[in-house]
Amino acid sequence: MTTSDAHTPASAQQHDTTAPARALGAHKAYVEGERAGLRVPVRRVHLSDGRALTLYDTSGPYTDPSVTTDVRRGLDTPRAPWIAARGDTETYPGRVVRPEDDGLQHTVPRGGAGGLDAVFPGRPRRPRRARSAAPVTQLAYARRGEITAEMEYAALREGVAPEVVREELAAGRAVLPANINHPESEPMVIGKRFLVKINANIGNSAVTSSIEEEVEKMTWATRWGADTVMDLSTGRNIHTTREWILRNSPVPIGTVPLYQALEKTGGKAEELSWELYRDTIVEQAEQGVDYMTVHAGVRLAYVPLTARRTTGIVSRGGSIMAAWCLAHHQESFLYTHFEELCEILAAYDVTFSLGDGLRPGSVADANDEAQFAELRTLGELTAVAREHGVQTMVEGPGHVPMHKIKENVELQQEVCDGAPFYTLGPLTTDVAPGYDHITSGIGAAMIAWWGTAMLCYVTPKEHLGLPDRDDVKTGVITYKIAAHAADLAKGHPGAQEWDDALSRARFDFRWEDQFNLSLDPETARAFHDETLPAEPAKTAHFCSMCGPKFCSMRISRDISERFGAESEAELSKEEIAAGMMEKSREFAASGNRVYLPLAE
Ligand code: IRN
Ligand code: FE2
Repeated sequence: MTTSDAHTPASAQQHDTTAPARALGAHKAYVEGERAGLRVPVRRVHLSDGRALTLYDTSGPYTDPSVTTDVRRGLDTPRAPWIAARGDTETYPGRVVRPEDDGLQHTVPRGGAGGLDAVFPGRPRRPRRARSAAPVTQLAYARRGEITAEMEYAALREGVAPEVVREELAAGRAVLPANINHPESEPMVIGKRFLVKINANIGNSAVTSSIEEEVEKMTWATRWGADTVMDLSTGRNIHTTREWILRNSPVPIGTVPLYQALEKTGGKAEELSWELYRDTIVEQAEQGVDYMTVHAGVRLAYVPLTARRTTGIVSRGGSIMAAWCLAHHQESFLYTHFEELCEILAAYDVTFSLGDGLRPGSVADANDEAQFAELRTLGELTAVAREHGVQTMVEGPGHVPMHKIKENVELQQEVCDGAPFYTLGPLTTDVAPGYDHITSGIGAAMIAWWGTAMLCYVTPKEHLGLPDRDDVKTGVITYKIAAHAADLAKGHPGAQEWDDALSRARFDFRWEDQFNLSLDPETARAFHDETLPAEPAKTAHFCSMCGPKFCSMRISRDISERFGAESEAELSKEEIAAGMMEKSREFAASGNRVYLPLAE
Protein backbone atom coordinates (compact mmCIF):
# COMPACT_ATOMS: atom_id res chain seq x y z
CA MET A 1 0.00 0.00 0.00
CA THR A 2 1.28 3.39 -0.92
CA THR A 3 -1.57 5.56 0.31
CA SER A 4 -0.84 8.25 2.86
CA ASP A 5 -1.85 7.75 6.44
CA ALA A 6 -4.84 10.05 6.24
CA HIS A 7 -6.67 7.80 3.80
CA THR A 8 -5.43 4.45 4.96
CA PRO A 9 -7.93 2.05 6.48
CA ALA A 10 -7.24 1.68 10.16
CA SER A 11 -6.13 -1.88 9.68
CA ALA A 12 -4.24 -1.45 6.43
CA GLN A 13 -0.74 -2.71 6.09
CA GLN A 14 1.88 -0.34 4.81
CA HIS A 15 5.61 -0.07 4.38
CA ASP A 16 6.72 2.54 6.84
CA THR A 17 9.19 4.25 4.53
CA THR A 18 8.88 7.72 6.04
CA ALA A 19 9.76 6.68 9.55
CA PRO A 20 13.37 6.63 10.69
CA ALA A 21 14.54 3.43 12.35
CA ARG A 22 11.73 2.99 14.85
CA ALA A 23 11.68 0.72 17.81
CA LEU A 24 9.95 -2.54 17.03
CA GLY A 25 6.72 -3.31 18.82
CA ALA A 26 3.37 -1.59 19.26
CA HIS A 27 3.10 2.16 19.70
CA LYS A 28 0.42 4.77 20.03
CA ALA A 29 0.29 6.88 16.87
CA TYR A 30 -2.11 9.40 15.33
CA VAL A 31 -3.65 9.79 11.91
CA GLU A 32 -4.43 13.37 10.90
CA GLY A 33 -7.81 14.30 9.44
CA GLU A 34 -8.52 17.03 6.92
CA ARG A 35 -10.16 19.26 9.50
CA ALA A 36 -7.70 21.26 11.58
CA GLY A 37 -6.95 19.63 14.91
CA LEU A 38 -8.60 16.32 14.03
CA ARG A 39 -6.26 13.52 15.14
CA VAL A 40 -7.34 9.94 15.37
CA PRO A 41 -5.43 7.62 17.69
CA VAL A 42 -4.26 4.28 16.31
CA ARG A 43 -2.13 1.40 17.50
CA ARG A 44 0.78 0.97 15.14
CA VAL A 45 2.69 -2.27 15.16
CA HIS A 46 6.22 -2.03 13.75
CA LEU A 47 7.31 -5.42 12.46
CA SER A 48 10.80 -6.78 12.13
CA ASP A 49 10.34 -7.21 8.35
CA GLY A 50 10.17 -3.42 8.03
CA ARG A 51 6.42 -3.24 7.62
CA ALA A 52 3.92 -1.58 9.94
CA LEU A 53 0.32 -2.45 10.62
CA THR A 54 -2.15 0.18 11.81
CA LEU A 55 -4.90 -1.06 14.12
CA TYR A 56 -8.03 0.47 15.63
CA ASP A 57 -7.36 1.90 19.09
CA THR A 58 -9.92 2.34 21.89
CA SER A 59 -7.50 2.92 24.76
CA GLY A 60 -7.54 6.73 24.81
CA PRO A 61 -4.75 9.03 26.01
CA TYR A 62 -3.79 6.53 28.72
CA THR A 63 -1.57 4.57 26.35
CA ASP A 64 0.19 7.67 25.03
CA PRO A 65 3.42 8.04 27.02
CA SER A 66 3.67 11.71 26.01
CA VAL A 67 0.34 12.56 27.69
CA THR A 68 0.04 12.98 31.44
CA THR A 69 -3.39 11.99 32.71
CA ASP A 70 -4.82 12.68 36.13
CA VAL A 71 -8.14 11.11 37.13
CA ARG A 72 -8.84 14.01 39.45
CA ARG A 73 -8.56 16.50 36.59
CA GLY A 74 -10.18 14.49 33.79
CA LEU A 75 -9.21 14.12 30.14
CA ASP A 76 -8.79 16.89 27.59
CA THR A 77 -11.90 17.79 25.62
CA PRO A 78 -11.18 17.38 21.91
CA ARG A 79 -14.86 17.72 20.97
CA ALA A 80 -15.48 20.97 22.86
CA PRO A 81 -14.57 23.36 20.00
CA TRP A 82 -16.61 21.35 17.49
CA ILE A 83 -19.71 21.41 19.67
CA ALA A 84 -19.39 25.13 20.40
CA ALA A 85 -18.72 26.02 16.76
CA ARG A 86 -21.99 24.47 15.65
CA GLY A 87 -23.70 27.28 17.55
CA ASP A 88 -26.94 25.42 18.27
CA THR A 89 -26.34 24.75 21.98
CA GLU A 90 -26.05 26.90 25.08
CA THR A 91 -24.74 26.42 28.59
CA TYR A 92 -27.09 26.71 31.56
CA PRO A 93 -26.84 26.24 35.34
CA GLY A 94 -27.93 22.59 35.36
CA ARG A 95 -28.37 20.44 38.43
CA VAL A 96 -26.26 19.81 41.50
CA VAL A 97 -26.16 17.06 44.07
CA ARG A 98 -27.99 17.26 47.37
CA PRO A 99 -27.19 14.50 49.86
CA GLU A 100 -30.42 13.25 51.49
CA ASP A 101 -31.07 11.58 54.80
CA ASP A 102 -31.29 8.23 53.06
CA GLY A 103 -27.62 8.54 52.17
CA LEU A 104 -28.34 8.54 48.44
CA GLN A 105 -27.43 11.33 46.06
CA HIS A 106 -30.33 13.43 44.78
CA THR A 107 -30.01 16.27 42.31
CA VAL A 108 -31.68 19.67 42.39
CA PRO A 109 -31.48 22.71 40.08
CA ARG A 110 -28.33 24.69 40.74
CA GLY A 111 -28.93 27.78 42.86
CA GLY A 112 -31.36 26.09 45.23
CA ALA A 113 -30.56 25.54 48.89
CA GLY A 114 -27.91 23.08 49.91
CA GLY A 115 -26.73 22.04 46.47
CA LEU A 116 -23.24 20.58 46.23
CA ASP A 117 -21.29 21.56 43.15
CA ALA A 118 -18.09 19.74 43.86
CA VAL A 119 -18.79 16.13 42.93
CA PHE A 120 -15.73 16.16 40.71
CA PRO A 121 -12.50 17.90 41.67
CA GLY A 122 -11.57 18.80 38.08
CA ARG A 123 -12.42 21.99 36.20
CA PRO A 124 -15.85 23.48 36.91
CA ARG A 125 -18.37 22.85 34.15
CA ARG A 126 -21.83 23.93 33.15
CA PRO A 127 -23.95 21.58 31.07
CA ARG A 128 -25.03 22.33 27.52
CA ARG A 129 -28.36 21.72 25.85
CA ALA A 130 -30.02 22.60 22.56
CA ARG A 131 -30.72 26.31 22.18
CA SER A 132 -34.07 25.64 20.48
CA ALA A 133 -36.49 22.74 20.02
CA ALA A 134 -34.52 21.52 17.01
CA PRO A 135 -32.51 18.36 17.66
CA VAL A 136 -28.72 18.80 17.95
CA THR A 137 -28.07 15.16 17.13
CA GLN A 138 -25.62 13.60 14.69
CA LEU A 139 -28.73 12.16 13.01
CA ALA A 140 -30.14 15.65 12.42
CA TYR A 141 -26.84 16.84 10.89
CA ALA A 142 -26.54 13.74 8.75
CA ARG A 143 -30.05 14.26 7.41
CA ARG A 144 -29.20 17.86 6.54
CA GLY A 145 -26.28 16.55 4.53
CA GLU A 146 -23.69 17.90 6.93
CA ILE A 147 -20.54 15.94 7.76
CA THR A 148 -19.64 16.81 11.34
CA ALA A 149 -16.14 16.57 12.82
CA GLU A 150 -17.38 13.54 14.76
CA MET A 151 -18.39 11.81 11.52
CA GLU A 152 -15.03 12.55 9.91
CA TYR A 153 -13.26 11.24 13.02
CA ALA A 154 -15.24 7.99 13.05
CA ALA A 155 -14.75 7.54 9.29
CA LEU A 156 -10.99 7.86 9.66
CA ARG A 157 -11.01 5.16 12.34
CA GLU A 158 -13.03 2.86 10.10
CA GLY A 159 -11.03 3.56 6.96
CA VAL A 160 -14.09 4.69 5.01
CA ALA A 161 -15.07 7.99 3.39
CA PRO A 162 -16.85 10.41 5.77
CA GLU A 163 -19.80 10.39 3.39
CA VAL A 164 -20.39 6.71 4.13
CA VAL A 165 -20.75 7.49 7.83
CA ARG A 166 -23.09 10.39 7.11
CA GLU A 167 -25.22 8.28 4.81
CA GLU A 168 -25.56 5.40 7.30
CA LEU A 169 -26.43 7.80 10.12
CA ALA A 170 -29.01 9.63 8.00
CA ALA A 171 -30.69 6.34 7.12
CA GLY A 172 -30.77 5.31 10.80
CA ARG A 173 -28.65 2.24 10.02
CA ALA A 174 -25.85 3.52 12.27
CA VAL A 175 -25.49 5.61 15.42
CA LEU A 176 -22.66 7.82 16.64
CA PRO A 177 -23.26 8.12 20.40
CA ALA A 178 -21.83 11.51 21.34
CA ASN A 179 -23.63 13.52 24.03
CA ILE A 180 -22.73 17.22 23.74
CA ASN A 181 -21.80 17.04 27.44
CA HIS A 182 -19.16 14.38 26.86
CA PRO A 183 -16.53 16.42 25.00
CA GLU A 184 -13.79 14.07 26.25
CA SER A 185 -14.95 11.22 24.01
CA GLU A 186 -13.26 9.95 20.86
CA PRO A 187 -16.10 9.59 18.33
CA MET A 188 -16.97 6.13 16.99
CA VAL A 189 -19.76 4.73 14.87
CA ILE A 190 -21.97 1.66 15.43
CA GLY A 191 -23.63 0.08 12.41
CA LYS A 192 -23.49 -3.09 10.36
CA ARG A 193 -21.42 -1.49 7.57
CA PHE A 194 -18.69 -0.72 10.08
CA LEU A 195 -16.39 -2.78 12.28
CA VAL A 196 -18.36 -4.79 14.83
CA LYS A 197 -18.15 -3.06 18.20
CA ILE A 198 -18.15 -4.46 21.73
CA ASN A 199 -19.40 -3.08 25.03
CA ALA A 200 -18.13 -3.89 28.51
CA ASN A 201 -20.32 -3.40 31.58
CA ILE A 202 -18.78 -2.11 34.79
CA GLY A 203 -20.00 -1.11 38.22
CA ASN A 204 -22.73 -3.71 38.49
CA SER A 205 -22.35 -4.15 42.19
CA ALA A 206 -23.92 -2.46 45.21
CA VAL A 207 -20.86 -3.26 47.29
CA THR A 208 -18.91 -0.35 45.91
CA SER A 209 -15.27 -0.20 45.52
CA SER A 210 -13.76 3.27 45.54
CA ILE A 211 -14.57 5.76 42.79
CA GLU A 212 -10.98 5.57 41.55
CA GLU A 213 -11.43 1.82 41.19
CA GLU A 214 -14.52 2.30 39.03
CA VAL A 215 -12.54 4.65 36.77
CA GLU A 216 -9.75 2.09 36.67
CA LYS A 217 -12.23 -0.60 35.54
CA MET A 218 -13.21 1.61 32.61
CA THR A 219 -9.61 2.27 31.51
CA TRP A 220 -8.81 -1.43 31.93
CA ALA A 221 -11.73 -2.50 29.68
CA THR A 222 -10.91 0.08 26.98
CA ARG A 223 -7.24 -0.87 27.08
CA TRP A 224 -8.18 -4.37 25.88
CA GLY A 225 -10.54 -3.08 23.26
CA ALA A 226 -13.96 -2.18 24.69
CA ASP A 227 -15.53 0.29 22.23
CA THR A 228 -18.08 1.52 24.75
CA VAL A 229 -18.56 1.03 28.48
CA MET A 230 -21.85 0.86 30.34
CA ASP A 231 -21.80 2.16 33.89
CA LEU A 232 -24.31 0.06 35.78
CA SER A 233 -23.32 1.44 39.18
CA THR A 234 -25.88 1.48 41.95
CA GLY A 235 -25.70 2.62 45.55
CA ARG A 236 -24.83 5.76 47.41
CA ASN A 237 -22.33 7.59 45.24
CA ILE A 238 -23.94 6.79 41.92
CA HIS A 239 -23.92 10.38 40.61
CA THR A 240 -20.34 11.12 41.63
CA THR A 241 -19.05 7.78 40.33
CA ARG A 242 -20.64 8.44 36.94
CA GLU A 243 -19.20 11.96 36.85
CA TRP A 244 -15.68 10.61 37.42
CA ILE A 245 -16.11 7.93 34.79
CA LEU A 246 -17.42 10.39 32.21
CA ARG A 247 -14.74 12.99 32.79
CA ASN A 248 -12.10 10.32 32.31
CA SER A 249 -13.63 8.25 29.52
CA PRO A 250 -12.39 8.30 25.92
CA VAL A 251 -15.22 5.98 24.86
CA PRO A 252 -18.99 6.55 24.83
CA ILE A 253 -20.64 5.76 28.16
CA GLY A 254 -24.02 4.05 28.39
CA THR A 255 -26.32 3.65 31.40
CA VAL A 256 -29.69 2.18 32.38
CA PRO A 257 -31.29 5.27 34.05
CA LEU A 258 -34.09 3.10 35.45
CA TYR A 259 -31.61 1.61 37.93
CA GLN A 260 -30.87 5.03 39.43
CA ALA A 261 -34.56 6.00 39.38
CA LEU A 262 -35.29 2.83 41.37
CA GLU A 263 -32.58 3.76 43.91
CA LYS A 264 -34.42 7.05 44.45
CA THR A 265 -37.55 5.14 45.54
CA GLY A 266 -35.54 3.01 47.93
CA GLY A 267 -35.95 0.03 45.62
CA LYS A 268 -39.77 0.11 45.42
CA ALA A 269 -40.72 -0.37 41.78
CA GLU A 270 -44.35 0.64 42.38
CA GLU A 271 -43.19 4.08 43.58
CA LEU A 272 -41.53 4.90 40.28
CA SER A 273 -43.16 7.65 38.27
CA TRP A 274 -42.66 9.38 34.94
CA GLU A 275 -41.57 12.60 36.75
CA LEU A 276 -38.92 10.81 38.80
CA TYR A 277 -37.67 8.98 35.74
CA ARG A 278 -37.64 12.15 33.62
CA ASP A 279 -35.56 14.00 36.23
CA THR A 280 -33.08 11.12 36.28
CA ILE A 281 -32.77 11.22 32.50
CA VAL A 282 -32.09 14.97 32.55
CA GLU A 283 -29.54 14.55 35.36
CA GLN A 284 -27.63 11.91 33.39
CA ALA A 285 -27.93 13.77 30.07
CA GLU A 286 -26.39 16.85 31.72
CA GLN A 287 -23.50 14.74 32.92
CA GLY A 288 -22.79 13.49 29.42
CA VAL A 289 -24.15 9.93 29.22
CA ASP A 290 -23.92 9.03 25.53
CA TYR A 291 -26.55 6.30 25.30
CA MET A 292 -29.30 5.05 27.57
CA THR A 293 -31.05 1.72 27.79
CA VAL A 294 -34.78 2.40 27.94
CA HIS A 295 -37.06 -0.61 28.45
CA ALA A 296 -40.06 1.06 26.79
CA GLY A 297 -41.13 -2.10 24.98
CA VAL A 298 -42.26 -3.90 28.14
CA ARG A 299 -45.98 -3.19 27.76
CA LEU A 300 -48.60 -4.24 30.29
CA ALA A 301 -50.20 -6.69 27.84
CA TYR A 302 -46.93 -8.55 27.27
CA VAL A 303 -46.23 -9.37 30.92
CA PRO A 304 -48.66 -12.35 31.04
CA LEU A 305 -46.92 -13.80 27.96
CA THR A 306 -43.96 -14.59 30.20
CA ALA A 307 -45.99 -16.61 32.73
CA ARG A 308 -45.29 -20.03 31.27
CA ARG A 309 -41.66 -19.40 30.46
CA THR A 310 -38.91 -21.59 31.86
CA THR A 311 -37.02 -18.57 33.24
CA GLY A 312 -39.60 -15.76 33.24
CA ILE A 313 -38.24 -12.23 32.96
CA VAL A 314 -34.45 -12.10 33.42
CA SER A 315 -33.78 -8.50 32.39
CA ARG A 316 -33.33 -6.31 35.43
CA GLY A 317 -34.91 -3.29 33.77
CA GLY A 318 -37.60 -5.49 32.28
CA SER A 319 -38.61 -6.93 35.63
CA ILE A 320 -38.71 -3.47 37.24
CA MET A 321 -41.07 -2.21 34.53
CA ALA A 322 -43.18 -5.39 34.65
CA ALA A 323 -43.55 -4.92 38.42
CA TRP A 324 -44.62 -1.29 37.93
CA CYS A 325 -47.16 -2.19 35.22
CA LEU A 326 -48.70 -4.91 37.39
CA ALA A 327 -48.70 -2.78 40.56
CA HIS A 328 -50.64 0.00 38.81
CA HIS A 329 -52.33 -2.11 36.19
CA GLN A 330 -51.41 0.61 33.75
CA GLU A 331 -49.48 0.90 30.54
CA SER A 332 -45.76 1.54 31.11
CA PHE A 333 -44.92 5.21 31.66
CA LEU A 334 -41.91 4.77 29.41
CA TYR A 335 -44.26 3.83 26.58
CA THR A 336 -46.90 6.49 27.26
CA HIS A 337 -44.31 9.28 27.68
CA PHE A 338 -42.02 8.14 24.92
CA GLU A 339 -42.33 11.31 22.84
CA GLU A 340 -41.36 13.53 25.77
CA LEU A 341 -38.41 11.26 26.32
CA CYS A 342 -37.40 11.77 22.70
CA GLU A 343 -37.49 15.55 23.12
CA ILE A 344 -35.09 15.37 26.07
CA LEU A 345 -32.67 13.01 24.33
CA ALA A 346 -32.72 15.18 21.17
CA ALA A 347 -31.65 18.24 23.18
CA TYR A 348 -28.41 16.57 24.34
CA ASP A 349 -27.83 14.05 21.57
CA VAL A 350 -28.28 11.05 23.81
CA THR A 351 -28.72 7.85 21.78
CA PHE A 352 -31.53 5.43 22.59
CA SER A 353 -30.64 1.83 23.26
CA LEU A 354 -34.15 0.38 23.31
CA GLY A 355 -33.94 -2.31 25.99
CA ASP A 356 -34.95 -5.94 25.55
CA GLY A 357 -36.77 -6.31 28.86
CA LEU A 358 -38.42 -9.53 27.74
CA ARG A 359 -35.35 -11.24 26.28
CA PRO A 360 -35.19 -15.01 26.79
CA GLY A 361 -33.13 -16.13 29.78
CA SER A 362 -32.86 -19.74 28.64
CA VAL A 363 -32.70 -21.54 25.32
CA ALA A 364 -36.18 -22.91 26.09
CA ASP A 365 -37.63 -19.39 25.95
CA ALA A 366 -35.79 -18.22 22.83
CA ASN A 367 -37.83 -16.55 20.08
CA ASP A 368 -41.09 -16.85 22.03
CA GLU A 369 -44.17 -14.69 21.79
CA ALA A 370 -43.17 -12.35 24.62
CA GLN A 371 -39.75 -11.67 23.09
CA PHE A 372 -41.03 -10.97 19.61
CA ALA A 373 -44.06 -8.95 20.76
CA GLU A 374 -41.63 -6.62 22.55
CA LEU A 375 -39.36 -6.50 19.49
CA ARG A 376 -42.26 -5.33 17.30
CA THR A 377 -42.98 -2.57 19.80
CA LEU A 378 -39.31 -1.57 19.71
CA GLY A 379 -39.69 -1.26 15.94
CA GLU A 380 -42.62 1.09 16.41
CA LEU A 381 -40.66 3.16 18.95
CA THR A 382 -37.61 3.29 16.66
CA ALA A 383 -39.78 5.06 14.09
CA VAL A 384 -41.04 7.56 16.69
CA ALA A 385 -37.50 8.28 17.92
CA ARG A 386 -36.28 8.86 14.37
CA GLU A 387 -39.12 11.34 13.73
CA HIS A 388 -37.74 13.30 16.69
CA GLY A 389 -34.22 13.15 15.29
CA VAL A 390 -32.99 10.84 18.07
CA GLN A 391 -30.34 8.26 17.22
CA THR A 392 -31.58 4.77 18.05
CA MET A 393 -30.21 1.27 18.43
CA VAL A 394 -32.13 -1.78 19.57
CA GLU A 395 -31.10 -4.34 22.18
CA GLY A 396 -31.43 -8.08 21.69
CA PRO A 397 -30.99 -11.41 23.46
CA GLY A 398 -29.99 -13.20 25.59
CA HIS A 399 -30.06 -17.02 25.46
CA VAL A 400 -30.66 -18.39 21.94
CA PRO A 401 -29.57 -21.76 20.51
CA MET A 402 -27.59 -21.56 17.28
CA HIS A 403 -30.42 -22.57 14.96
CA LYS A 404 -32.63 -19.76 16.24
CA ILE A 405 -30.11 -16.91 16.06
CA LYS A 406 -30.52 -15.85 12.44
CA GLU A 407 -34.25 -15.27 12.82
CA ASN A 408 -33.50 -12.72 15.55
CA VAL A 409 -31.37 -10.50 13.34
CA GLU A 410 -33.70 -10.82 10.36
CA LEU A 411 -36.79 -9.89 12.35
CA GLN A 412 -35.04 -7.04 14.15
CA GLN A 413 -33.71 -5.58 10.91
CA GLU A 414 -37.16 -5.85 9.34
CA VAL A 415 -39.30 -4.41 12.12
CA CYS A 416 -36.76 -1.76 13.18
CA ASP A 417 -36.05 -0.66 9.61
CA GLY A 418 -32.32 -1.45 9.70
CA ALA A 419 -31.59 0.24 13.08
CA PRO A 420 -28.34 -1.08 14.63
CA PHE A 421 -28.82 -4.25 16.67
CA TYR A 422 -26.97 -4.50 20.01
CA THR A 423 -27.07 -7.96 21.56
CA LEU A 424 -26.08 -9.60 24.83
CA GLY A 425 -24.24 -12.66 23.49
CA PRO A 426 -26.46 -14.62 22.87
CA LEU A 427 -25.58 -17.66 24.96
CA THR A 428 -25.99 -20.71 22.75
CA THR A 429 -26.47 -23.19 25.61
CA ASP A 430 -27.33 -23.00 29.31
CA VAL A 431 -25.17 -25.85 30.58
CA ALA A 432 -21.81 -24.17 31.17
CA PRO A 433 -21.86 -21.73 34.09
CA GLY A 434 -18.28 -20.57 34.58
CA TYR A 435 -17.76 -20.57 30.82
CA ASP A 436 -20.53 -18.29 29.62
CA HIS A 437 -18.05 -15.99 27.89
CA ILE A 438 -17.60 -18.98 25.55
CA THR A 439 -21.24 -20.12 25.29
CA SER A 440 -22.08 -16.52 24.44
CA GLY A 441 -18.97 -15.78 22.36
CA ILE A 442 -20.17 -18.45 19.91
CA GLY A 443 -23.57 -16.81 19.61
CA ALA A 444 -22.00 -13.34 19.44
CA ALA A 445 -19.79 -14.31 16.49
CA MET A 446 -22.76 -15.77 14.64
CA ILE A 447 -25.15 -12.91 15.30
CA ALA A 448 -22.49 -10.35 14.36
CA TRP A 449 -21.81 -12.15 11.11
CA TRP A 450 -25.50 -11.82 10.25
CA GLY A 451 -25.45 -8.10 10.91
CA THR A 452 -25.46 -7.24 14.61
CA ALA A 453 -23.57 -3.97 15.03
CA MET A 454 -22.50 -4.15 18.68
CA LEU A 455 -22.00 -7.01 21.13
CA CYS A 456 -22.46 -6.65 24.88
CA TYR A 457 -19.82 -8.80 26.51
CA VAL A 458 -20.46 -11.63 28.95
CA THR A 459 -17.77 -12.57 31.46
CA PRO A 460 -16.95 -16.00 32.95
CA LYS A 461 -18.76 -14.86 36.12
CA GLU A 462 -22.14 -14.49 34.34
CA HIS A 463 -24.93 -16.03 36.47
CA LEU A 464 -22.42 -16.69 39.27
CA GLY A 465 -20.92 -13.54 40.70
CA LEU A 466 -19.31 -10.19 40.06
CA PRO A 467 -16.55 -10.02 37.49
CA ASP A 468 -13.10 -9.07 38.72
CA ARG A 469 -10.31 -7.54 36.71
CA ASP A 470 -9.30 -10.81 35.04
CA ASP A 471 -12.92 -11.62 34.16
CA VAL A 472 -13.34 -8.20 32.54
CA LYS A 473 -10.24 -8.80 30.43
CA THR A 474 -11.36 -12.34 29.50
CA GLY A 475 -14.78 -11.02 28.52
CA VAL A 476 -13.34 -8.22 26.40
CA ILE A 477 -10.83 -10.45 24.59
CA THR A 478 -13.48 -13.13 23.97
CA TYR A 479 -15.75 -10.52 22.42
CA LYS A 480 -12.94 -8.97 20.36
CA ILE A 481 -12.46 -12.44 18.89
CA ALA A 482 -16.17 -12.75 18.10
CA ALA A 483 -16.29 -9.25 16.59
CA HIS A 484 -13.16 -9.70 14.49
CA ALA A 485 -14.24 -13.15 13.30
CA ALA A 486 -17.44 -11.51 12.09
CA ASP A 487 -15.54 -8.63 10.44
CA LEU A 488 -13.54 -11.23 8.52
CA ALA A 489 -16.61 -13.22 7.48
CA LYS A 490 -18.36 -10.03 6.39
CA GLY A 491 -15.33 -9.15 4.28
CA HIS A 492 -14.79 -5.85 6.05
CA PRO A 493 -12.07 -4.07 4.07
CA GLY A 494 -8.76 -4.44 5.85
CA ALA A 495 -9.91 -7.00 8.40
CA GLN A 496 -7.94 -9.87 6.91
CA GLU A 497 -4.72 -7.87 6.62
CA TRP A 498 -4.34 -8.20 10.36
CA ASP A 499 -4.67 -12.01 10.18
CA ASP A 500 -2.32 -12.16 7.23
CA ALA A 501 0.32 -10.14 9.05
CA LEU A 502 0.13 -12.43 12.06
CA SER A 503 0.18 -15.57 9.93
CA ARG A 504 3.24 -14.38 8.02
CA ALA A 505 4.97 -13.68 11.32
CA ARG A 506 4.04 -17.17 12.51
CA PHE A 507 5.28 -18.79 9.32
CA ASP A 508 8.55 -16.84 9.50
CA PHE A 509 8.98 -17.64 13.21
CA ARG A 510 9.06 -13.93 14.00
CA TRP A 511 7.88 -14.47 17.57
CA GLU A 512 8.04 -10.87 18.74
CA ASP A 513 5.95 -9.77 15.75
CA GLN A 514 3.47 -12.52 16.48
CA PHE A 515 3.11 -11.35 20.09
CA ASN A 516 2.83 -7.69 19.14
CA LEU A 517 0.09 -8.45 16.63
CA SER A 518 -1.91 -10.53 19.12
CA LEU A 519 -5.16 -9.40 20.72
CA ASP A 520 -3.53 -10.26 24.03
CA PRO A 521 0.25 -10.00 23.60
CA GLU A 522 0.94 -10.59 27.30
CA THR A 523 -0.76 -13.97 27.38
CA ALA A 524 0.74 -15.09 24.07
CA ARG A 525 4.22 -14.17 25.28
CA ALA A 526 3.73 -15.77 28.70
CA PHE A 527 2.47 -19.08 27.24
CA HIS A 528 5.41 -19.21 24.87
CA ASP A 529 7.87 -18.42 27.64
CA GLU A 530 6.45 -21.19 29.83
CA THR A 531 8.01 -23.83 27.62
CA LEU A 532 10.78 -21.90 25.88
CA PRO A 533 11.88 -19.23 28.28
CA ALA A 534 15.26 -18.44 26.76
CA GLU A 535 15.44 -15.34 24.56
CA PRO A 536 16.96 -17.10 21.49
CA ALA A 537 13.88 -19.30 21.33
CA LYS A 538 11.92 -16.27 20.21
CA THR A 539 13.84 -16.16 16.94
CA ALA A 540 14.52 -19.88 16.60
CA HIS A 541 12.95 -21.58 13.61
CA PHE A 542 10.71 -23.87 15.50
CA CYS A 543 7.90 -23.69 17.94
CA SER A 544 7.51 -25.61 21.15
CA MET A 545 4.55 -27.59 19.88
CA CYS A 546 6.61 -29.93 17.69
CA GLY A 547 10.16 -29.21 18.68
CA PRO A 548 12.93 -28.14 16.34
CA LYS A 549 12.97 -31.15 14.07
CA PHE A 550 9.35 -31.88 13.45
CA CYS A 551 7.15 -28.97 12.63
CA SER A 552 4.76 -28.59 9.73
CA MET A 553 5.56 -24.93 9.34
CA ARG A 554 9.26 -25.68 9.30
CA ILE A 555 8.89 -28.45 6.73
CA SER A 556 6.91 -26.39 4.27
CA ARG A 557 9.25 -23.47 4.83
CA ASP A 558 12.24 -25.63 4.02
CA ILE A 559 10.50 -26.76 0.87
CA SER A 560 9.81 -23.18 -0.17
CA GLU A 561 13.40 -22.17 0.40
CA ARG A 562 14.80 -25.15 -1.46
CA PHE A 563 12.67 -24.61 -4.52
CA GLY A 564 12.84 -20.83 -4.39
CA ALA A 565 9.10 -20.43 -4.32
CA GLU A 566 7.28 -17.71 -2.43
CA SER A 567 4.97 -20.11 -0.75
CA GLU A 568 3.96 -23.71 -0.58
CA ALA A 569 0.93 -23.01 -2.73
CA GLU A 570 3.12 -22.18 -5.70
CA LEU A 571 4.95 -25.52 -5.70
CA SER A 572 3.92 -28.35 -7.98
CA LYS A 573 2.69 -31.63 -6.58
CA GLU A 574 5.95 -33.27 -7.65
CA GLU A 575 8.07 -30.66 -5.89
CA ILE A 576 6.10 -31.06 -2.70
CA ALA A 577 6.34 -34.85 -2.93
CA ALA A 578 10.10 -34.58 -3.38
CA GLY A 579 10.40 -32.27 -0.38
CA MET A 580 8.30 -34.61 1.69
CA MET A 581 10.45 -37.58 0.68
CA GLU A 582 13.54 -35.66 1.73
CA LYS A 583 11.94 -34.90 5.12
CA SER A 584 10.98 -38.53 5.50
CA ARG A 585 14.62 -39.56 5.02
CA GLU A 586 15.75 -36.93 7.55
CA PHE A 587 13.20 -38.20 10.01
CA ALA A 588 14.29 -41.82 9.56
CA ALA A 589 17.94 -40.78 9.95
CA SER A 590 17.11 -39.16 13.29
CA GLY A 591 15.83 -42.52 14.55
CA ASN A 592 12.13 -42.12 13.68
CA ARG A 593 11.51 -40.28 16.91
CA VAL A 594 8.64 -37.80 16.98
CA TYR A 595 10.06 -35.79 19.87
CA LEU A 596 13.67 -34.86 20.05
CA PRO A 597 15.38 -33.21 22.99
CA LEU A 598 15.88 -29.48 22.46
CA ALA A 599 19.61 -29.68 23.07
CA GLU A 600 20.25 -31.92 20.08
C1 IRN B 1 -27.53 -5.58 25.76
C2 IRN B 1 -28.42 -6.21 24.96
N1 IRN B 1 -29.41 -6.65 25.72
C3 IRN B 1 -29.15 -6.31 26.99
N2 IRN B 1 -27.99 -5.65 27.02
C4 IRN B 1 -27.34 -5.05 28.21
O1 IRN B 1 -27.58 -5.81 29.38
C5 IRN B 1 -27.88 -3.70 28.55
O2 IRN B 1 -27.37 -2.72 27.68
C6 IRN B 1 -27.38 -3.53 29.96
O3 IRN B 1 -26.03 -3.13 29.94
C7 IRN B 1 -27.42 -4.95 30.52
C8 IRN B 1 -28.50 -5.22 31.54
O4 IRN B 1 -29.75 -4.96 31.02
P1 IRN B 1 -31.14 -5.36 31.74
O5 IRN B 1 -30.94 -6.64 32.47
O6 IRN B 1 -31.54 -4.25 32.67
O7 IRN B 1 -32.11 -5.48 30.59
FE1 FE2 C 1 -28.62 -15.38 31.51
